[in-house]
Amino acid sequence: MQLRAVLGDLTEADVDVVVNAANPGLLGGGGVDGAIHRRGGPEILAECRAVKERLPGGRLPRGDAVATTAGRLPARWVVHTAGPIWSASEDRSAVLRSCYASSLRVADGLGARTVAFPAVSAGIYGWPVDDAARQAVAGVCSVEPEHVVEVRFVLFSPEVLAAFEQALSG
Ligand code: AR6
Repeated sequence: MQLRAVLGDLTEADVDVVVNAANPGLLGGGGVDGAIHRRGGPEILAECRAVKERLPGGRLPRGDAVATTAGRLPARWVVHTAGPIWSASEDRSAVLRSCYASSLRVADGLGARTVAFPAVSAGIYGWPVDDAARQAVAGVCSVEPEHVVEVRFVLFSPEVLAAFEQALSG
C-alpha cells in the first residue's frame, strides 16, 4: 500500500473512496462534510438518513465508519467517519486512529483500490495538526488491506500538507 500526501480539495479527488470527516448525527455539517454534501448532491444525504436508521440510537460512534454512494463526486463511495473532538485533558488519540483504520477497512470491504482522506478532527474539532497527522499515518498503517493499493491524504492548506509530509517521513 502506497501512502502519499497532496494539496487539494477532497471533493475533486479521483479515487474509489473519499472519506468524510462527519459527525455522529450523519446529517451533514460544515468543513469538508459540508463540501462533500454540496458537491455530491442530495443522494448522499438520503443514504445517510437510511444508514442512520439502522444505527443504534441513530448515531455513528466516534471512531467508526459507514459507506454511502458518492452521488455526483468523482469517487464511487463516500465513507463517513466521526472523529473525536480534541481534548487537552483526555487522550482520545485511539479514537482518531480508529477513524482511519475503520474507514480503510470499510473501503477495502467494498473492493476499493484507492482511498482519499482529509485531516480528520483537525478543523472544527480542533485537533493540533502535527499530532493529527501522526495519528492518521499510525491508523492507516495498522491495517493490511486486501484491495487498497493507495491511500492519499488530500490536504487543504500548505501547513497541513507539511504536517502530513513530516508524519509520513517519520
Ligand atoms: N478538501 C480537503 N480538506 C478540507 C476541505 C476540502 N474540501 N474542506 C475542509 N478541509 P473539518 P473536523 C480540511 O472541520 O475537524 C463538520 O461540521 C480542513 O481545513 O472539515 O473532523 C462535521 O459535520 C481541516 O484540515 O472536520 C463535524 O461536525 C480538515 O479538512 C465537524 O465539522 C478537517 O476539518 C468535524 O470536524
